[in-house]
Amino acid sequence: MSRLVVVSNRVPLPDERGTPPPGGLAVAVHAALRKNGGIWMGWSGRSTGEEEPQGLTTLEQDSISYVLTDLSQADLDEYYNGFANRVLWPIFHCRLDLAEYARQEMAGYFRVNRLFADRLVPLLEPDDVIWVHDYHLIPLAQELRKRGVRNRIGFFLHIPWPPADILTALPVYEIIMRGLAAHDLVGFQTDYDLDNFVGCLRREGWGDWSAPGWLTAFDKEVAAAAFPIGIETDDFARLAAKTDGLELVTDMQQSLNGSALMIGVDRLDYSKGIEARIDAFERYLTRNPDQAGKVTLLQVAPHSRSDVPEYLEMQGQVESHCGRVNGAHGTIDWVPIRYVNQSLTRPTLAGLYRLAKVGLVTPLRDGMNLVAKEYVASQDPSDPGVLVLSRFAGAARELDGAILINPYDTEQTASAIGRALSMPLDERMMRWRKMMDHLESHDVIWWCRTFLDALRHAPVDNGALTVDDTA
Ligand code: ADQ
Repeated sequence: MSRLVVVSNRVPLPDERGTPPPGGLAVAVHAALRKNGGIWMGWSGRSTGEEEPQGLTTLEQDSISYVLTDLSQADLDEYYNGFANRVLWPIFHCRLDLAEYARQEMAGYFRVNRLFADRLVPLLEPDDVIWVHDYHLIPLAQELRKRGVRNRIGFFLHIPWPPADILTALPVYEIIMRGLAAHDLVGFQTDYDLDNFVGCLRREGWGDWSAPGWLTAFDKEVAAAAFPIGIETDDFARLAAKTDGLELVTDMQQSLNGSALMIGVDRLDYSKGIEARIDAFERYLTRNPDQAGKVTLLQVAPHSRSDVPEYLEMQGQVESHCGRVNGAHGTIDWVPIRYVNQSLTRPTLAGLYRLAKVGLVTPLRDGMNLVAKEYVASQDPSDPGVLVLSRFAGAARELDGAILINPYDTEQTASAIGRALSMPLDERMMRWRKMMDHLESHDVIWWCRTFLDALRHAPVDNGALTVDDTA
């Protein structure tokens, strides 16, 4: 069987004993790499400052080579903090108002993709199957093709693909579309993302379906499908079932004084809709004054991308929303919202999910949202909590036992909170069972295997590739 070569912005390195870091994606991809041996390449996490990044660092473990490249500060500012996180991330999450387009940053993005291609080519063997991850590396396959690489290349997008009306606002729209079409297989989180991608091709006359699962785009063939990412379902269920002795969970339970817990867990990111969630909880409290002291929201939100100004700004906004609600509704012995920026271990997260009667997952837009799935997997089968889920999370396409809400509709979310808190046990069990059955059969190992099977069977048409050199 051919080797697997994975390329992603960051590489989750294993510890000395070869155990991958926690996180479904890292565990599943490590398992796939171990099977036939392979390479995982990406940025080392280090900056060389003003200096040009030199060679690669390679770590060998368990038939896997971890190949890491440093980046200069200019690379990081332009490729990572700049074009990837201030242009592609907001546009792909339909936030044109937050996109800060700068030509120099775009140039840096393509430069780093060329650097990755230059460094990867000498490591490749003819039968290797290459799997590229996410929006940081959309042009990589095209750069590899320009360097004569004819291996199978697949791409998986972890974030949403926006509709054509939004994406056309991106000045390098066509180059990004061509970059995606340079792969043999393109995977999205949901059928909505796939439809949006095909809509972009059709709108410009660049391509369309030629057979089920098979597109003609820019005069070449490319396979495309939805591969909804899963979690380590059994692991979460197991961790959540034995949280005895976990201090944080026990302390939390005791400190609730009998009030019902609702939980939100998100990277502090504007796409996650944290402010809208807090507003909806406030509306619920205003409408239901008798519930004062009877329900508490725990919002866990570790800081993320604090080098990007839009993120710093929203961190301040979330704090002020929490302060406002706690000031207006809190009492001496009850704080409605507990807001923490800590990173938690997986056993603690699983324990807190299980303790919570309601999981509030209300992003304004999200590729999938693993927290929604983790919350479901962590529930007590004999007394499960209720998931309140944004219809704009990819997870809403699968988790049909959740109460679906529109996060822009504060009234509706407030009503959903009330409904979730008072839902009878038989309805909770019925809704949870449906979702858990799905998560058990569609876990992250299933996702990884399904994508790689599709990639290994995707007919290769890289000879017909039209290379656009405008980047
Ligand atoms: P993210 O935007 O990072 O991922 P998400 O899918 O919710 O979002 O995953 C977050 C992960 O971080 C979860 O596994 C969660 O448990 C963990 N986490 C969050 N807060 C934590 C904390 N305080 N301590 C410890 N762990 C914490 C991107 C896309 C998503 C897509 C994933 C996977 O934006 O839409 O679901 O990739 O494809």
